[in-house]
Amino acid sequence: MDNKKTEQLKEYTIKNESNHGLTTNQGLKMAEDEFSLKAGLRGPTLMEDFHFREKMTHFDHERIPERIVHARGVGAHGFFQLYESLEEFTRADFLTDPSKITPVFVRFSTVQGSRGSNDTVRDVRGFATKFYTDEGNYDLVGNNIPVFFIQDAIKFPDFVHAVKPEPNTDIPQGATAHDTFWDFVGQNPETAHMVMWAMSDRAIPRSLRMMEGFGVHSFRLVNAAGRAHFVKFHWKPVLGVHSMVWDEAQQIAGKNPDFHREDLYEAIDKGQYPEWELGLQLIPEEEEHRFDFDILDPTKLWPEEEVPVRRVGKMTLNQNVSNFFAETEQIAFHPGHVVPGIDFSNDPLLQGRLFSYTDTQLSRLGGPNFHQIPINRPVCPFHNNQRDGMHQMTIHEGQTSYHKNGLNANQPAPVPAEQGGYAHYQERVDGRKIRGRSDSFLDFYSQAKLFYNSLAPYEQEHVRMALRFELGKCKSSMVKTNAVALLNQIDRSLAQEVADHIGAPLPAENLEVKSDKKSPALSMANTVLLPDTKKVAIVRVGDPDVELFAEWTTALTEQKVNYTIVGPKLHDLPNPLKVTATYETTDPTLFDAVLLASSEPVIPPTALAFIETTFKHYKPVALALGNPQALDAVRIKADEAGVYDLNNSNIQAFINGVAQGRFWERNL
Ligand code: HDE
Repeated sequence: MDNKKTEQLKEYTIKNESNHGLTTNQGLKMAEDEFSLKAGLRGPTLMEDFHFREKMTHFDHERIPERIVHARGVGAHGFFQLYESLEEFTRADFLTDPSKITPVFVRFSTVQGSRGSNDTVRDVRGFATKFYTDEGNYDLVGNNIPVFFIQDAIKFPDFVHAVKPEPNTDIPQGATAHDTFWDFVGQNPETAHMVMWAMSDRAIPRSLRMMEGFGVHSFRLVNAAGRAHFVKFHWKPVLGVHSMVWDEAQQIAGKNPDFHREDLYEAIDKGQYPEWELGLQLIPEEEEHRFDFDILDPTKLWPEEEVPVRRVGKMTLNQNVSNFFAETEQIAFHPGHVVPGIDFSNDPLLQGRLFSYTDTQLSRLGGPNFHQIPINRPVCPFHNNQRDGMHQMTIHEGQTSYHKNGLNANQPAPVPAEQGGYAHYQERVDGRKIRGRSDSFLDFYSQAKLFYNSLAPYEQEHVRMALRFELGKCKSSMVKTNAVALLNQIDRSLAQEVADHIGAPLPAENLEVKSDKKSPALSMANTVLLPDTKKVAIVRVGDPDVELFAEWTTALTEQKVNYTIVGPKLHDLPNPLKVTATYETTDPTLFDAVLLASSEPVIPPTALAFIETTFKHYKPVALALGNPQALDAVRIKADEAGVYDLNNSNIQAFINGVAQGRFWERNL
């Protein structure tokens, strides 16, 4: 269970032991911790109360600035293991030795909202992985969407100002459905492709465990002989890629704002460890210009049908954090944390990120020694001549702290590349100093169209609905008009429907990209369908048959489906009938499917609402009813897709439905 990193963290961990007396931070045992020192029991508190001052001062400074973006996150420990050596492409030790178990820490995040915002907002999700390799930390700081809104890092502050809550009102929280975001989109058409992704179901994931991850930029892999390939990194979830529907996401935001973080925590806690395969798309250095897009442009993906994803290893998250602040909040990622064999490309967005991440930690973590914070420490030794600074935790002995030195035999000395030292890829660069954009970055719409074309009809409908919602929330008609003009460059009928619903004019001229090219890999309709780790609510009305319950729950458990028995009151009956959640403490939106078991002639409205909501969100519903007429009050019919009558069919059909997840053919 433990790995090199979690072992290392133990050195810094204080167990919650009960036999310690309470002391001040100076180690002084204190006889009293409830009352401040006063002049008389009813008198004023005294300045000399050092215990009060120390305790209060520490408390006053408990918070650090939240991240400017990706403020709300959740993290977990795990490990990565390679399937087969990639020495043909890279000399990175953790990518060439399949016997190696590399510890990782992953932090998932939303982008727009503050630390206290809702988990299920429509937003991009951050997917940042720190590999604690034997050659130093390697950070793959990615998102769950493979492209980005802008092409040049100098626009990032503008983009973030536009997407964040508006500065005059600090509204809205965790949402892109407002004027400044859409104004930015309209004025900066390079956003078109990513906007289509952000309006798709990708931006409302069912679970963090069911999202893809993408490194976004083109990086380089370099092998021992110095040969390079451009590479794009992917994380492919073993459970497949699944999303919510928008109505459900909005309801969950109220019913359980911590839905995603709790889902991750519980899965790991139960031993249902989330897993992703690492995928690589590789393009040899010589083929840089072979494509109809520029591979340096971060608003472009490499269609998987053109450049296949090679699955090279697996990451498993198997340990929750023991202290959120110490681990998840203090972890500091940086795309510039690389190891030998991994190098950068000239993507101008990546180049800017290489500056920003260390810089931001200086104010967030309070100084230049944040690499010494336990969660950030490499598992290999680190030595150099950097000294002092705020929060220095190391006592460096000796007279010399400079290179080159003679007094300490020139230690610590640089390590030649042949012995594992990092040597930059020797790319030839030739050009004029210029502020500008390459012409090869100017096709903003082809891949936006490719993405939309590739979606299943129900996914396309969700994009249209999302745009109607988001732009319908905008107040400025100029903003709405520009946004529709942008959509008119992607898909005329999409622009038409949105224009019609938001009261904006449709441009006279149809400017849509003429292409019916598709990339099936972009549609979530083609993903893996498994029942594993899905959540079923068994709604219990009256006193149903104990044996049947046992049969159902055994079958669910055997197929790794989790279940909760819901009823009007919490029970203390022996399993399997024990009610552990009530209509007040839980909600149908929090489950992937519902099984309603009723022995009663009439089903109470609270239980009916459970199946109605589940049905409305296209999820499977199983019915085991003493009185089938009891359903007359609701619109659910036993012959609808994804509705299972357990009086006539067995539980397996329902479990297959749970694996399928949604029944889009329902006419709602
Ligand atoms: Fe980030 N980004 N970013 N970003 N980003 C940050 O660093 C930045 C970009 C991403 O869980 C900040 O430590 C610039 C793309 C993730 O701790 C900051 C640009 C991608 C996280 C920063 C980008 C990302 C961050 C804020 C444009 C996907 C959360 C706090 C050039 C490939 C990491 C921090 C975590 C966080 C800057 C664009 C992913 C300010 C300047 C593209 C997952 O440094």
